[in-house]
Amino acid sequence: MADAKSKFMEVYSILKTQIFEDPAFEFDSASRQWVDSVMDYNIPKGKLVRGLSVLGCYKTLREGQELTEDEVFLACVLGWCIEWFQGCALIIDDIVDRSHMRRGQPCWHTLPGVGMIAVNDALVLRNHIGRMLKLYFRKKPYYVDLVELFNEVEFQSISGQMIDLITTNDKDLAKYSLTLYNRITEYKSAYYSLYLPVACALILAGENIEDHSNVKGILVEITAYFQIQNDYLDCYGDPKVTGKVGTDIEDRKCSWLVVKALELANEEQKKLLQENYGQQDPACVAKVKELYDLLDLQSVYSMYEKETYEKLSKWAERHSSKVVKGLWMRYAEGYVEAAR
Ligand code: DMA
Ligand code: MG
Ligand code: MG
Ligand code: MG
Repeated sequence: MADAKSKFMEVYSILKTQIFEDPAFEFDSASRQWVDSVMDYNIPKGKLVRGLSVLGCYKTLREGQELTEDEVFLACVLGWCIEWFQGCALIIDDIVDRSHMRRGQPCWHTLPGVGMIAVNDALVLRNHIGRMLKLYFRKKPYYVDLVELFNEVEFQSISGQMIDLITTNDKDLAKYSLTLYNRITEYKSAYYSLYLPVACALILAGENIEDHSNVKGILVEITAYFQIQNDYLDCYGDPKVTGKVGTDIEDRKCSWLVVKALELANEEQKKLLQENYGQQDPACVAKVKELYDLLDLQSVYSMYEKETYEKLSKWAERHSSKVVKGLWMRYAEGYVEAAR
Protein backbone atom coordinates (compact mmCIF):
# COMPACT_ATOMS: atom_id res chain seq x y z
CA MET A 1 0.00 0.00 0.00
CA ALA A 2 2.80 2.42 0.97
CA ASP A 3 4.49 1.31 -2.23
CA ALA A 4 1.40 1.97 -4.31
CA LYS A 5 1.13 5.43 -2.78
CA SER A 6 4.72 6.41 -3.54
CA LYS A 7 4.37 5.11 -7.11
CA PHE A 8 1.15 7.09 -7.39
CA MET A 9 2.89 10.27 -6.19
CA GLU A 10 5.69 9.76 -8.73
CA VAL A 11 3.09 9.71 -11.49
CA TYR A 12 1.64 12.97 -10.14
CA SER A 13 4.96 14.72 -10.78
CA ILE A 14 5.14 13.30 -14.29
CA LEU A 15 1.61 14.48 -15.07
CA LYS A 16 2.38 17.96 -13.83
CA THR A 17 5.44 18.16 -16.03
CA GLN A 18 3.35 17.08 -19.02
CA ILE A 19 0.77 19.72 -18.29
CA PHE A 20 3.45 22.41 -18.38
CA GLU A 21 4.71 21.07 -21.69
CA ASP A 22 1.24 21.16 -23.22
CA PRO A 23 1.72 22.76 -26.65
CA ALA A 24 -1.60 24.56 -26.27
CA PHE A 25 -0.04 26.87 -23.67
CA GLU A 26 2.96 29.03 -23.67
CA PHE A 27 3.34 29.19 -19.96
CA ASP A 28 5.11 32.26 -18.72
CA SER A 29 6.52 31.95 -15.24
CA ALA A 30 3.57 33.67 -13.54
CA SER A 31 0.93 31.46 -15.13
CA ARG A 32 3.10 28.41 -14.65
CA GLN A 33 3.39 29.20 -10.98
CA TRP A 34 -0.36 29.80 -10.72
CA VAL A 35 -1.30 26.49 -12.30
CA ASP A 36 1.33 24.80 -10.14
CA SER A 37 -0.28 26.17 -6.96
CA VAL A 38 -3.81 25.38 -8.15
CA MET A 39 -2.75 21.75 -8.60
CA ASP A 40 -0.62 21.32 -5.48
CA TYR A 41 -3.13 23.05 -3.22
CA ASN A 42 -6.22 21.25 -4.46
CA ILE A 43 -5.29 17.82 -5.78
CA PRO A 44 -2.88 15.65 -3.79
CA LYS A 45 -3.80 16.60 -0.22
CA GLY A 46 -6.77 14.31 0.32
CA LYS A 47 -6.72 10.65 1.18
CA LEU A 48 -6.43 9.70 -2.51
CA VAL A 49 -8.65 6.68 -1.91
CA ARG A 50 -10.53 7.13 -5.17
CA GLY A 51 -7.38 7.55 -7.22
CA LEU A 52 -5.55 4.62 -5.64
CA SER A 53 -8.61 2.43 -6.10
CA VAL A 54 -8.15 2.29 -9.86
CA LEU A 55 -4.87 0.40 -9.51
CA GLY A 56 -6.30 -1.69 -6.66
CA CYS A 57 -9.36 -2.73 -8.69
CA TYR A 58 -7.29 -3.32 -11.80
CA LYS A 59 -4.97 -5.67 -9.86
CA THR A 60 -7.99 -7.53 -8.53
CA LEU A 61 -9.37 -7.94 -12.04
CA ARG A 62 -6.06 -9.22 -13.34
CA GLU A 63 -5.67 -11.62 -10.42
CA GLY A 64 -2.67 -13.86 -10.76
CA GLN A 65 -1.06 -11.84 -13.50
CA GLU A 66 1.74 -9.40 -12.77
CA LEU A 67 1.00 -5.95 -14.22
CA THR A 68 3.62 -4.43 -16.48
CA GLU A 69 5.25 -1.09 -15.62
CA ASP A 70 3.20 0.52 -18.37
CA GLU A 71 -0.09 -0.95 -17.11
CA VAL A 72 0.62 0.31 -13.59
CA PHE A 73 1.44 3.74 -14.98
CA LEU A 74 -1.79 3.98 -16.99
CA ALA A 75 -3.86 2.89 -13.99
CA CYS A 76 -2.18 5.66 -11.97
CA VAL A 77 -2.92 8.21 -14.70
CA LEU A 78 -6.63 7.33 -14.59
CA GLY A 79 -6.51 7.43 -10.79
CA TRP A 80 -5.13 10.95 -11.01
CA CYS A 81 -7.79 11.95 -13.52
CA ILE A 82 -10.33 11.06 -10.80
CA GLU A 83 -8.37 13.05 -8.20
CA TRP A 84 -8.22 15.98 -10.64
CA PHE A 85 -11.98 15.74 -11.02
CA GLN A 86 -12.37 15.68 -7.26
CA GLY A 87 -10.08 18.72 -6.90
CA CYS A 88 -12.25 20.62 -9.37
CA ALA A 89 -15.50 19.48 -7.72
CA LEU A 90 -14.32 20.45 -4.24
CA ILE A 91 -13.24 23.96 -5.25
CA ILE A 92 -16.76 24.58 -6.58
CA ASP A 93 -18.45 22.70 -3.73
CA ASP A 94 -16.71 24.90 -1.17
CA ILE A 95 -17.79 28.07 -2.95
CA VAL A 96 -21.43 27.07 -3.27
CA ASP A 97 -21.51 25.61 0.27
CA ARG A 98 -19.82 28.74 1.67
CA SER A 99 -17.22 26.58 3.38
CA HIS A 100 -13.97 27.90 4.81
CA MET A 101 -11.88 24.86 5.61
CA ARG A 102 -11.01 21.78 3.59
CA ARG A 103 -8.42 19.10 4.24
CA GLY A 104 -7.06 21.06 7.19
CA GLN A 105 -6.38 24.24 5.21
CA PRO A 106 -8.42 27.27 4.17
CA CYS A 107 -10.56 26.62 1.07
CA TRP A 108 -8.86 27.72 -2.14
CA HIS A 109 -11.40 30.49 -2.88
CA THR A 110 -10.80 32.10 0.53
CA LEU A 111 -7.11 32.73 -0.15
CA PRO A 112 -6.08 36.34 -0.75
CA GLY A 113 -5.52 36.86 -4.45
CA VAL A 114 -7.69 33.88 -5.39
CA GLY A 115 -11.34 34.66 -4.59
CA MET A 116 -13.59 34.08 -7.59
CA ILE A 117 -10.62 33.23 -9.83
CA ALA A 118 -11.24 29.86 -8.16
CA VAL A 119 -14.21 29.29 -10.49
CA ASN A 120 -11.93 29.46 -13.51
CA ASP A 121 -9.26 27.41 -11.72
CA ALA A 122 -11.79 24.61 -11.25
CA LEU A 123 -12.47 24.68 -15.00
CA VAL A 124 -8.74 24.60 -15.70
CA LEU A 125 -8.44 21.41 -13.63
CA ARG A 126 -11.42 19.85 -15.36
CA ASN A 127 -9.85 20.58 -18.73
CA HIS A 128 -6.55 18.99 -17.73
CA ILE A 129 -8.42 15.68 -17.57
CA GLY A 130 -9.33 15.76 -21.25
CA ARG A 131 -5.76 16.62 -22.12
CA MET A 132 -4.32 13.79 -20.00
CA LEU A 133 -6.73 11.28 -21.50
CA LYS A 134 -5.76 12.42 -24.97
CA LEU A 135 -2.05 12.33 -24.27
CA TYR A 136 -1.96 8.81 -22.81
CA PHE A 137 -4.96 7.02 -24.29
CA ARG A 138 -5.61 8.56 -27.71
CA LYS A 139 -4.41 5.46 -29.56
CA LYS A 140 -6.12 2.90 -27.32
CA PRO A 141 -9.21 1.15 -28.67
CA TYR A 142 -11.09 2.16 -25.51
CA TYR A 143 -10.28 5.89 -25.74
CA VAL A 144 -13.84 6.90 -26.63
CA ASP A 145 -15.20 4.78 -23.76
CA LEU A 146 -12.95 6.59 -21.30
CA VAL A 147 -13.83 10.06 -22.56
CA GLU A 148 -17.53 9.22 -22.50
CA LEU A 149 -17.23 7.76 -19.02
CA PHE A 150 -15.68 10.92 -17.59
CA ASN A 151 -18.25 13.09 -19.39
CA GLU A 152 -21.16 10.99 -18.18
CA VAL A 153 -19.96 10.87 -14.58
CA GLU A 154 -19.33 14.61 -14.57
CA PHE A 155 -22.87 15.19 -15.81
CA GLN A 156 -24.28 12.96 -13.06
CA SER A 157 -22.22 14.68 -10.34
CA ILE A 158 -23.04 18.22 -11.30
CA SER A 159 -26.71 17.27 -11.64
CA GLY A 160 -26.53 15.86 -8.09
CA GLN A 161 -24.88 19.05 -6.89
CA MET A 162 -27.64 21.04 -8.57
CA ILE A 163 -30.38 19.09 -6.77
CA ASP A 164 -28.45 19.40 -3.49
CA LEU A 165 -28.34 23.18 -3.99
CA ILE A 166 -31.78 23.99 -5.36
CA THR A 167 -33.41 21.87 -2.65
CA THR A 168 -32.21 24.47 -0.16
CA ASN A 169 -34.31 27.14 -1.90
CA ASP A 170 -37.41 25.43 -0.64
CA LYS A 171 -38.52 27.11 2.56
CA ASP A 172 -40.70 24.15 3.50
CA LEU A 173 -38.75 21.37 5.24
CA ALA A 174 -41.69 18.97 4.77
CA LYS A 175 -40.23 17.97 1.41
CA TYR A 176 -36.99 16.73 2.97
CA SER A 177 -37.26 12.95 2.89
CA LEU A 178 -35.01 9.93 2.77
CA THR A 179 -36.04 9.39 -0.86
CA LEU A 180 -34.89 12.88 -1.83
CA TYR A 181 -31.78 12.41 0.30
CA ASN A 182 -30.85 9.17 -1.46
CA ARG A 183 -31.37 10.71 -4.86
CA ILE A 184 -29.03 13.61 -4.06
CA THR A 185 -26.40 11.26 -2.65
CA GLU A 186 -26.53 8.89 -5.59
CA TYR A 187 -25.95 11.64 -8.11
CA LYS A 188 -23.62 13.99 -6.29
CA SER A 189 -21.32 11.31 -4.87
CA ALA A 190 -21.84 7.71 -5.97
CA TYR A 191 -20.86 7.91 -9.61
CA TYR A 192 -17.67 9.86 -9.25
CA SER A 193 -16.56 8.42 -5.91
CA LEU A 194 -17.18 4.72 -6.33
CA TYR A 195 -18.40 3.88 -9.80
CA LEU A 196 -15.72 5.86 -11.63
CA PRO A 197 -12.68 4.03 -10.15
CA VAL A 198 -14.32 0.65 -10.80
CA ALA A 199 -15.34 1.59 -14.34
CA CYS A 200 -11.81 2.86 -15.13
CA ALA A 201 -10.32 -0.44 -13.92
CA LEU A 202 -12.84 -2.46 -15.93
CA ILE A 203 -12.01 -0.53 -19.08
CA LEU A 204 -8.26 -1.00 -18.53
CA ALA A 205 -8.87 -4.71 -18.06
CA GLY A 206 -10.54 -4.82 -21.47
CA GLU A 207 -14.06 -5.25 -20.14
CA ASN A 208 -17.19 -3.65 -21.51
CA ILE A 209 -18.62 -1.60 -18.64
CA GLU A 210 -22.15 -2.14 -19.96
CA ASP A 211 -21.76 -5.80 -18.95
CA HIS A 212 -21.12 -4.80 -15.33
CA SER A 213 -24.14 -2.69 -14.54
CA ASN A 214 -24.83 -5.01 -11.58
CA VAL A 215 -22.09 -3.26 -9.57
CA LYS A 216 -23.96 0.06 -9.55
CA GLY A 217 -26.59 -0.94 -6.97
CA ILE A 218 -24.16 -1.88 -4.24
CA LEU A 219 -21.85 1.04 -5.03
CA VAL A 220 -24.78 3.43 -4.54
CA GLU A 221 -25.54 1.76 -1.17
CA ILE A 222 -21.92 2.02 -0.07
CA THR A 223 -21.90 5.68 -1.05
CA ALA A 224 -25.01 6.35 1.04
CA TYR A 225 -23.17 4.88 4.04
CA PHE A 226 -20.23 7.26 3.52
CA GLN A 227 -22.32 10.31 2.69
CA ILE A 228 -24.35 9.75 5.88
CA GLN A 229 -21.06 9.64 7.77
CA ASN A 230 -20.06 12.86 5.98
CA ASP A 231 -23.33 14.52 7.06
CA TYR A 232 -22.96 13.27 10.63
CA LEU A 233 -19.41 14.63 10.84
CA ASP A 234 -20.53 17.96 9.41
CA CYS A 235 -22.28 18.52 12.73
CA TYR A 236 -20.46 16.24 15.19
CA GLY A 237 -16.97 15.84 13.69
CA ASP A 238 -13.86 17.38 15.22
CA PRO A 239 -12.41 19.87 12.69
CA LYS A 240 -8.92 18.78 13.77
CA VAL A 241 -9.73 15.31 12.45
CA THR A 242 -12.09 16.08 9.58
CA GLY A 243 -10.06 19.05 8.35
CA LYS A 244 -13.18 21.16 7.81
CA VAL A 245 -15.92 23.10 9.57
CA GLY A 246 -19.50 22.09 8.82
CA THR A 247 -22.04 24.39 7.16
CA ASP A 248 -25.00 22.06 6.51
CA ILE A 249 -27.34 23.61 9.10
CA GLU A 250 -26.61 27.18 7.97
CA ASP A 251 -26.98 26.12 4.31
CA ARG A 252 -30.36 24.40 4.90
CA LYS A 253 -28.93 21.20 3.41
CA CYS A 254 -31.10 18.13 3.03
CA SER A 255 -28.69 16.36 5.36
CA TRP A 256 -29.35 12.90 6.80
CA LEU A 257 -29.48 14.48 10.28
CA VAL A 258 -32.31 16.86 9.46
CA VAL A 259 -34.21 14.11 7.65
CA LYS A 260 -33.95 11.93 10.78
CA ALA A 261 -34.83 14.87 13.03
CA LEU A 262 -37.98 15.52 10.97
CA GLU A 263 -38.91 11.85 11.24
CA LEU A 264 -38.57 11.86 15.04
CA ALA A 265 -39.77 15.35 15.94
CA ASN A 266 -43.21 16.22 17.37
CA GLU A 267 -45.16 19.15 15.92
CA GLU A 268 -43.61 21.70 18.23
CA GLN A 269 -40.09 20.49 17.48
CA LYS A 270 -40.82 20.56 13.74
CA LYS A 271 -41.86 24.18 14.13
CA LEU A 272 -38.59 24.94 15.91
CA LEU A 273 -36.67 23.33 13.05
CA GLN A 274 -38.71 25.21 10.46
CA GLU A 275 -37.85 28.50 12.17
CA ASN A 276 -34.17 27.90 12.87
CA TYR A 277 -32.85 25.57 10.16
CA GLY A 278 -31.03 27.30 7.32
CA GLN A 279 -30.21 30.51 9.19
CA GLN A 280 -26.68 31.96 9.39
CA ASP A 281 -27.30 33.24 12.94
CA PRO A 282 -25.23 31.09 15.38
CA ALA A 283 -28.08 31.23 17.91
CA CYS A 284 -30.38 29.51 15.40
CA VAL A 285 -27.71 26.90 14.62
CA ALA A 286 -27.32 26.25 18.35
CA LYS A 287 -31.08 25.67 18.70
CA VAL A 288 -31.01 23.12 15.90
CA LYS A 289 -28.08 21.33 17.52
CA GLU A 290 -29.89 21.30 20.86
CA LEU A 291 -32.84 19.64 19.23
CA TYR A 292 -30.56 17.09 17.56
CA ASP A 293 -29.19 16.25 21.01
CA LEU A 294 -32.66 16.03 22.51
CA LEU A 295 -33.65 13.59 19.77
CA ASP A 296 -30.41 11.72 20.48
CA LEU A 297 -29.33 11.72 16.86
CA GLN A 298 -25.83 10.61 17.85
CA SER A 299 -27.26 7.27 19.02
CA VAL A 300 -29.57 7.05 16.02
CA TYR A 301 -26.50 7.48 13.81
CA SER A 302 -24.40 4.96 15.77
CA MET A 303 -27.08 2.35 15.35
CA TYR A 304 -27.44 3.05 11.65
CA GLU A 305 -23.66 2.99 11.22
CA LYS A 306 -23.17 -0.35 12.96
CA GLU A 307 -26.05 -2.10 11.22
CA THR A 308 -25.13 -0.79 7.80
CA TYR A 309 -21.46 -1.65 8.18
CA GLU A 310 -22.41 -5.25 8.91
CA LYS A 311 -24.96 -5.38 6.13
CA LEU A 312 -22.56 -3.97 3.54
CA SER A 313 -19.68 -6.20 4.65
CA LYS A 314 -21.85 -9.28 4.14
CA TRP A 315 -23.26 -8.02 0.87
CA ALA A 316 -19.83 -7.13 -0.55
CA GLU A 317 -18.42 -10.50 0.57
CA ARG A 318 -21.12 -12.36 -1.36
CA HIS A 319 -21.18 -10.06 -4.40
CA SER A 320 -20.52 -11.72 -7.75
CA SER A 321 -18.00 -9.04 -8.68
CA LYS A 322 -14.69 -9.53 -6.88
CA VAL A 323 -13.89 -5.87 -7.45
CA VAL A 324 -16.77 -4.85 -5.20
CA LYS A 325 -15.40 -6.79 -2.24
CA GLY A 326 -11.94 -5.28 -2.64
CA LEU A 327 -13.36 -1.80 -3.02
CA TRP A 328 -15.53 -2.07 0.07
CA MET A 329 -12.55 -3.24 2.13
CA ARG A 330 -10.33 -0.47 0.83
CA TYR A 331 -12.90 2.25 1.47
CA ALA A 332 -14.06 0.90 4.81
CA GLU A 333 -10.50 0.58 6.12
CA GLY A 334 -8.69 3.68 5.08
CA TYR A 335 -11.45 6.07 4.55
CA VAL A 336 -12.55 9.03 6.57
CA GLU A 337 -15.23 10.40 4.31
CA ALA A 338 -14.85 13.83 5.78
CA ALA A 339 -11.36 14.16 4.38
CA ARG A 340 -12.60 13.44 0.86
C1 DMA B 1 -20.74 17.19 -1.98
O1 DMA B 1 -21.05 16.82 -0.67
C2 DMA B 1 -19.69 16.45 -2.60
C3 DMA B 1 -19.16 16.65 -3.83
C4 DMA B 1 -17.85 17.30 -3.99
C5 DMA B 1 -19.81 16.25 -5.07
P1 DMA B 1 -20.70 17.78 0.56
O2 DMA B 1 -20.87 19.21 0.19
O3 DMA B 1 -21.42 17.28 1.76
O4 DMA B 1 -19.15 17.46 0.72
P2 DMA B 1 -18.24 18.11 1.86
O5 DMA B 1 -18.88 17.76 3.18
O6 DMA B 1 -16.92 17.38 1.71
O7 DMA B 1 -18.17 19.56 1.60
MG1 MG C 1 -19.57 20.83 0.84
MG1 MG D 1 -21.93 20.29 -1.14
MG1 MG E 1 -20.79 17.34 3.79
